[in-house]
Amino acid sequence: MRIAILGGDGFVGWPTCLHLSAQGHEVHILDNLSRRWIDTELGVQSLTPMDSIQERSRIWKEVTGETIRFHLIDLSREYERLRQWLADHRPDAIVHFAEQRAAPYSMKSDRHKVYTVNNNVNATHNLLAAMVEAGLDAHLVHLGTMGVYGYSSVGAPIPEGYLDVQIDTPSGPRTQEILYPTRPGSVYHMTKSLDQILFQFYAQNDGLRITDLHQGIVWGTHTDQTRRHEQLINRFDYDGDYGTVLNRFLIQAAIDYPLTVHGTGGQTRAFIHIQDSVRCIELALRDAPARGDRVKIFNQMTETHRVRDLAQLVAKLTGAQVKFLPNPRKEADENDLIVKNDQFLALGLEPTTLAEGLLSEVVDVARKFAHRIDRTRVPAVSAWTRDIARRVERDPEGKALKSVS
Ligand code: USQ
Repeated sequence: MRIAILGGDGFVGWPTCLHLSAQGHEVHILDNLSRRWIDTELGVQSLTPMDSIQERSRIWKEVTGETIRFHLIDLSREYERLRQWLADHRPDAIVHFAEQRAAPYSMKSDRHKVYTVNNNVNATHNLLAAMVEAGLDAHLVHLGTMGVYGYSSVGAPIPEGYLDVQIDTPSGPRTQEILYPTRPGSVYHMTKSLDQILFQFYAQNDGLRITDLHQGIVWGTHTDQTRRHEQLINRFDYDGDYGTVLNRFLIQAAIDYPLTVHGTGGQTRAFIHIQDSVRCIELALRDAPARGDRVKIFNQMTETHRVRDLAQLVAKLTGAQVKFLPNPRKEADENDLIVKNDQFLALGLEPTTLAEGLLSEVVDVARKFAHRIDRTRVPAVSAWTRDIARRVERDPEGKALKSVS
């Protein structure tokens, strides 16, 4: 297939490009390189040294003989160029990663909120409008998030996107299928909730074939392809805005930095290893909905864990200390989470779970590049509200918090 990978320079985008190219697909990356600009804005860098996208692609060609093409396009701002590109290249499938993906970055200031909404919502809508205008019947696979469901401990397993509800009507109760109600916990997660409505409309109105992947927190750094050459290495974020929880704990352990648990660490979240993430995208691409079908939604996760349990697991493995800090986010202190992921299992996904070997591999990568870490950028400082910001400022060390173990 000819596949356009929007946002193919990012953390999940790059290994996905390699994975699909290795399977013989013709891969085109469309990217505005905004993730690299945000590094510059924040004054942080990927823990792993990353080459330019052109250089990475050159190495891939050297290693495999396969070509990955790069097109510098800003989806959110260059609608005409995007439409023309789609009309000229007519991809069979489109994988859409091209959104600002960090919740803390989206909550940093009003400017960051506005940027995240403008970028993410416009990118998605421009894409949908351009697909219709170009008369393209490509299968669109979008990387969404488990965070659209929220973390409210309803008690019932979270279904894959849709919920049957009973509505009282004058002629008696009727059952209707609705999108699972969204309860985003950040401006970033809110944009992915808005994406769902855009998809619903374009599938219903124009017959676009769309799959939305509600992905959990990705951990790990290497995939089979990024291991093939040191210059194919994936980006790896450790800072308080872009680093995600388990990878941050593993990096912190590698540099003897006490593990930064927010609040009681009672937050339960869904997780997936990066290797499974790219495999799920391959599986979703093979299982396209038909024209006129509703949006197909998968829960792209393999296990759930409580944050403090992960900290304890990493501490046991590495001897790291665990520190309970005031939570910069507005989120439930404790929640349960049960998630259905039957569709990917039925398609043949064999989950990679939190095995010691893979956890150690991440610590080893972090140790190798530890000299590139600025320890002052490890704490998460983006607060969700002004009140929380004042509280965190008063007690940055979390002295008021009782240690919970
Ligand atoms: N947390 C800590 N300590 C840390 C970092 C995070 O306790 O040092 C806690 C947070 O307070 C939160 C949980 O860990 O309760 C998860 O935080 P995270 O930064 O790992 O994940 P999140 O902000 O939810 O976002 C990440 C990705 C996002 C993706 C999402 C999937 O950045 O792109 O959509 O995971 S999910 O969480 O399932 O919505």
